[in-house]
Amino acid sequence: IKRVFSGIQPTGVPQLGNYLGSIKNWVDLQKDQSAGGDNPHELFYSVVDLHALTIPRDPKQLQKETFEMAAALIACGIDPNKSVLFRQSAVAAHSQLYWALGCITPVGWLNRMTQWKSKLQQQQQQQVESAESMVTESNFSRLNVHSNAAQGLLTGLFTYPVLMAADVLLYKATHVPVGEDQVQHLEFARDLVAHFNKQYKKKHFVLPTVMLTPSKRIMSLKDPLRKMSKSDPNEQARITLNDTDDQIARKIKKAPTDSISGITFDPGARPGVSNLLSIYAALRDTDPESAALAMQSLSNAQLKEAVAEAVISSLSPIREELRRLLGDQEHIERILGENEAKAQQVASANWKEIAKCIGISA
Ligand code: AQP
Repeated sequence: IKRVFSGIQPTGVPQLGNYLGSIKNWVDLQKDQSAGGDNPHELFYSVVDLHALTIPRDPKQLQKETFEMAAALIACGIDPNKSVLFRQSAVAAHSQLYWALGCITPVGWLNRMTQWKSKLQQQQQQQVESAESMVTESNFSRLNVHSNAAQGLLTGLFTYPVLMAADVLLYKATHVPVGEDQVQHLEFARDLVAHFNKQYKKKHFVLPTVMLTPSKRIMSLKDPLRKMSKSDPNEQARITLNDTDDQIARKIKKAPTDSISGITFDPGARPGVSNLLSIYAALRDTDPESAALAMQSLSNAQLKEAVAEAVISSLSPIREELRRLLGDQEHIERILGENEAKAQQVASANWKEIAKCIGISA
């Protein structure tokens, strides 16, 4: 049996990149499951609100966005009868296992995480910029800036991969569908499994395998060199699941392209056009190269029309379903309650074994 675990942070309305890079793939895994067969997948999908705490949030807003993310996943096709859909914070064992794993994690391993390094660098850069604009003393040292930067970053962000490892290991997940950006964190989880087994002389955990999502990276509609993100301050840079048809068409129409004639897929030389082709291909279940060939004689404007049509026809039923679901909050709460009980059962059985293995009470 393939047991799948994946999560999404409730940091705003899901954007097209989340949908194509992640959610659509989760839904597709349900199709394999309904095909019957001897090997149905067990699917665990979580709205990872504990991870969202790594960036300070308004409590009411976090609660609202967690609920809306669950509704959005159902609107996209996550079927709570085929997948266990739950809020991470509803299962206490995530935090318990996080602590246990944190206690055997060498700091050096976390220091190597590129996501952490890039956040550190970002913060350092901001500190350098603000310090340089203020500096008057001649003995200003970059070392101070470095330590200020490190202080400004929160422990939760540094230990994020430990919580992610706990999420996956708690369900003994064999497969974890993630985007490219998360591959290093999964490698870290695998290293942690070996480390745990060695430390406690027990083969307790299952080694999780990465399932790379086919549509690796959808880029921003304002800057095709950056990935599309829920939290991008520029709303024009992303298409969200609650955008109207008009908003979708307008955002795509304004996306930067280039002045080369004809349509070709070349992310290096033509990032804007290539991003549009990636979006189109992911929605039409083809690959960007074939899509480019089929549309080679179109103008950029015609390509944009075709992309807008593909996005609108896929997202508008989801938007309507989301609107309907948000009008029936009790229904969503009931689904989450039932699914959380299922997640709890699996997680606490595993946590009991782990607690015993490490010598603490469960
Ligand atoms: N642009 C993208 N293209 C392809 N896949 C993407 N994912 C996110 N953006 C793109 C995939 O979505 C899954 C869930 O992501 P997440 O919400 O847990 O975190 P994230 O990657 O940080 O997503 P965002 O939208 O950029 O959120 P914020 O702005 O809050 O940081 C992951 O599998 C991810 O690969």
